[in-house]
Formats: sequence, C-alpha cells, structure tokens
Amino acid sequence: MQMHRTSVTDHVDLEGFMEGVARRNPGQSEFIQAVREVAEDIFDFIEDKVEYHEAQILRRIAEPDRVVSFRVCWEDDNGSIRVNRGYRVQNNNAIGPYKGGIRFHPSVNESILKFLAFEQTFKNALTGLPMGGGKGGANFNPKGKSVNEIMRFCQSFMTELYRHIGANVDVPAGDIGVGAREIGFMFGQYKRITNAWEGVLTGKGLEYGGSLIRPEATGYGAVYFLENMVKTRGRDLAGVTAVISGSGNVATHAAEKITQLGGKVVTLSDSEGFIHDPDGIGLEKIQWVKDHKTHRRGRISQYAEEFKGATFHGDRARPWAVPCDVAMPCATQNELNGEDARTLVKNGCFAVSEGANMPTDLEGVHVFKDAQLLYAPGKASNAGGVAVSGLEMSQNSERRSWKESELQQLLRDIMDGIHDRCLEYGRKSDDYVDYVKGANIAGFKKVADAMLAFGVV
Ligand code: NDP
Ligand code: 2IT
Repeated sequence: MQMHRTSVTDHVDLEGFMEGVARRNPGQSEFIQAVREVAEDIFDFIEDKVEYHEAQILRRIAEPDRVVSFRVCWEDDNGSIRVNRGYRVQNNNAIGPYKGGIRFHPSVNESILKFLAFEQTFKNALTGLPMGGGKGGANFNPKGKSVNEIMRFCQSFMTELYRHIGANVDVPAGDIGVGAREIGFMFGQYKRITNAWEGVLTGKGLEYGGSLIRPEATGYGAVYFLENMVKTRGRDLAGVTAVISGSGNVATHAAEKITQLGGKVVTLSDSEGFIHDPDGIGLEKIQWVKDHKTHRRGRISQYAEEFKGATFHGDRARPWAVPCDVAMPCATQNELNGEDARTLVKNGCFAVSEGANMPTDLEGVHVFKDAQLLYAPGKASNAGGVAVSGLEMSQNSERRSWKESELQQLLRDIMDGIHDRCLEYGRKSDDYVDYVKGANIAGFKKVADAMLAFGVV
C-alpha cells in the first residue's frame, strides 16, 4: 500500500518533540514528565528507524485514544449531596484491550491519570500478555468515609463507567484507594446494570472470579525483579537491609517477600510520615500493619506505639535517609527526588526497585543512572500486579481457576521475562544495565510494531 510519507528530514529533535507535548498538554506536569522519561530513550533507539518516524509512532502513543471525564454524584451519611470528578483514560489498545487500575485519591486529576495510562501501555507490553494501557479514577477521598458511603460512591462511579468498559474493551482493576472491597462494589453494579457476568474487572474476590495471588503479585513481583537485578552482581537478598515507603497493598507485600528471602525491612510510611524499626519489620509485624490498615483504617504512626524500639517521624517525612542496601518506593509518584537519590547513593544503597508508578523524579532517575545503581523503573518492576490481572482475565475466559502453584510459577516466569527484555535492550557497552532504557525500548517496540501493522489509524 502506498501512503503519503513525511520526509525523514522533517523529524524534530527531542527538545522540539517535548515542546510540542508541553504545548498540547498545558499544566500536565506528571504526564509531560512520564513522556520525557520515555522519549529520552526512544529518540536514540529510533534514530535510524525510518518507519517509526514516518508513522509518527511516539507522537501517537503520547496522545491517548480517549479521555473520558464525568460527574460522580452521591449522597453522604448526613444526606448531603456530594459531587466528584471521575475519569477513564484509554491510552492505547494496539496489543489488547485497555487495562489498568482505578485510583481514588483527592490528588487525582487528568495529568496524573494520563501519565499512569501512558506508563501502563509500556508496562503491559513488557509482561508479554495481550493488554493495552489505561487508567481511571476519581478525586474522591476514601479516608474517613463509612463503608456505605464508599459503596454508594463506587456504584455511582460505575453507573457512568460501565458504558466505556467491557471484558474485550477495557478492564479496570485496583490502585491507590481501591482494593478488593471497592472492586466488589463496582463489579456488583456493573453486573446489575448490564445483567451480564463478565470478567470486566480484575482483583475480584475469589468467590466471584478473582485469581489467587493477585493481592500479593505487585509487591512479590517487585522483589523478584530486585532479586534478578542483584543476581547480576552475584548477590542475593539474604541479609540485606531494606527501606520501603508506603504501607498499602504494594508496600506490605514487598516487605513480606523481602523478609521471606532473608532480608530485613526497617521502614514503612504513609502520607503523614514513616516508621523506623531497627529490629526489622518481621512477618508478624507486617501482618499487624495489614490488619491495622485494612480493618481499622489505621495510620502508620500507631506502629511506633505498638512495637518497642520503633520510632515515628512525622511532618510527611520520607524514609530515604535511613541507611540501607536496597530501597523500594511503594507509595506514590515523585516521592523520591534528586536529593533523596543522592542520600541513598551516599549511604551505600546499591539497588532500587520501584513498586509505585514513577516514584522517582527525573533528577533522581539521572542520579541513580550516573551512580550506576541497579535501578528498576516501576513499569518493569511493578508489572507483576497487572500480569496476574492478565492471568485473571485468561481464567475468566476459560471459566476455570488455576492453582496457586501454577500462578506463582507464571508470576516468576513473567518477571524473569521482563528482566531478560531489559537486559536485551538496556545493556550499555561498559556492561552497565540501564533498566529504564531497556524497559522503555522493549515496551515501545512491541506496541509500535503492532501500530505499524494497522497503518494510519
Ligand atoms: P494503597 O492504597 O494500598 O496504599 C497506598 C500507600 O501509599 C498508603 O500507605 C498511602 O498512605 C501512601 N500514599 C498514597 N498517596 C500518598 C502521597 N501522596 N504521599 C505519601 N504517601 C502516599 O495503594 P497501592 O499499594 O496499591 O499502590 C501504591 C503504588 O503502587 C501506587 O503508585 C500504585 O500506582 C502502584 N501500583 C499498584 C499496583 C497494585 O496492584 N495495587 C500495581 C502496580 C503499581 P495514606 O494511607 O496516608 O494515603
Ligand atoms: O499500576 C498498575 O499496574 C496497577 N494498578 C494494576 C493494574 C491492573 O490492571 O491490575
């Protein structure tokens, strides 16, 4: 087929491209940051690849297929009417249905969801499973809300969202502020509206089509990735001291797996500050954190009241100055800046595996790379969660449930596969592995090649 082609000499350079992204997305700093992090690597990679330029592939991936924004109206326990803003960003479905979590947090806005949906596109491609990239959420704050209020919010949110999703269209899951309980409320409402049982959400309860090990998968997967990285330097995780941020789903399961592999976790955090427990946050203490957060909606500060020897550091302090061998940011975006990164390097930290999405800012990323740290970006290291979501979709289509041992093995295999792909595309001539570059290029290549096959769409 003969198509009109732009001349190769029409290419803009990286800064020209980023100027365009900034102009088209005013004020969306997180989205612009995520695109820059990818573009820095992709520009080098496609320099001599005319077909990607001609088809404007990067420009197309950085323009979401669609952004849906909608009003979510609900009634609180006092009978007052409340209004929030809900979204679904469908970034790219070249290799499979849109797939990605839903976040309920007061900070949610279009920029944050566009960055998350963009990142998700590369992450999902890296898993090797057929999933496109999407993300959704609302600026709803679940803190301090009753269970009934949360249920009414979820139902109202789904009353609009249902028309945009489907098992072969777009399959949301959990993220910050959305766990099994919220997925249950949303799934129930979807089923009620459509009168159809379909695997339209993942992270479901085991009674109604959920998959074993989905709750553990992100944190465990991020530790498996860390283990693979440290192996390249002939080390393992036995005896390492680990600093972890966050105390939600990803952080607690990362802590659990590090501990099971013989490491000692000494910090956890939330939005108010962090706790430092020099004796180590062992499995029983981790279980206490899980129960305390889930059932009693507790704050991490209470850990220091419960366990002798532990201290709480408030004023939104982050744990990065606590000396460690390995660090795992597992709370939120931009929670680790250039200065934090320099502190970690100075204190001898040699590996960082991100459980959260884009927790390290651009300056921090460059500090880690310059220091030749083993540094895994979230789109590679936290892909275990969405990978098991993909396996939940397969189980729903097959109408059966796989055994835990099968799923554990598949999660391991998928994380090993992502690590291999990072080595393939990220190995530098001096034998340093740039995992950011490896993940960006491997993820991009798969999506880009699918898009080329479709022509101009
Ligand atoms: P949870 O809601 O279970 O936990 C979030 C944790 O992060 C809480 O401890 C929370 O503290 C803290 N946190 C949230 N926002 C902020 C903030 N602005 N500043 C400081 N701390 C904050 O979420 P998850 O554990 O599921 O998600 C954590 C990260 O992992 C996110 O970046 C998410 O996108 C990413 N992720 C999650 C996956 C999953 O399967 N769940 C998969 C891949 C990535 P507080 O209670 O005070 O708000
Ligand atoms: O960021 C993520 O990968 C998630 N929140 C999980 C997405 C999913 O579809 O399981």
